[in-house]
Amino acid sequence: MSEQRAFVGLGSNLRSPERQILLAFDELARLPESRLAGRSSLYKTAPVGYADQPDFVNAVAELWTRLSARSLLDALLEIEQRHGRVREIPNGPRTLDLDVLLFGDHQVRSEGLHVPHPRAHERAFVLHPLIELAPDVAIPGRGPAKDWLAQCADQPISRIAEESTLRRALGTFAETS
Ligand code: PH2
Ligand code: MG
Ligand code: MG
Repeated sequence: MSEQRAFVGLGSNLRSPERQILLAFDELARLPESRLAGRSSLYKTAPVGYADQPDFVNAVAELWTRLSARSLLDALLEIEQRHGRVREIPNGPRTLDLDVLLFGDHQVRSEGLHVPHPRAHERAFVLHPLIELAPDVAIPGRGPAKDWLAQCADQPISRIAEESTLRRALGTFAETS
């Protein structure tokens, strides 16, 4: 498989969400046949979809990978499992959610794997960190990610801090890979 630029969405709203996200970045940095090229700031976001749950912490990671989209998804599901992910309410609270947002310019529709993520373009918690990392990125089939920002201007989101600043505050130091 040729190397692809993939973006992974990270989300958590249970059990120290900031820590879950920082640890997940480290786990992404250890994925086989992959290089973690960027980590967005962490963002505090209001829940979208199912409202009766705590605010989320969201972020996006940029990966360059030789894994297939399916192998990448499988690896992400394994990381979610290690974080004790339990699937109860759809769109409900979770310790860690990792989604393949973009996989190069590929469009994939297969069992359990829809890329680009079908709702990426309408979610502030995806678009803001994604555009922070890749201001000119396009969502295949939708056009520039930037062009979708205005449509989710009503979704509350605030930047918590840069990943490195938070690590110092929480004492969760980046592992060298
Ligand atoms: N994830 C969902 C549903 N709603 N809301 C926010 N703010 N952040 C999320 O990551 C999120 C959500 C389903 O994956
Ligand atoms: Mg999700
Ligand atoms: Mg998911």
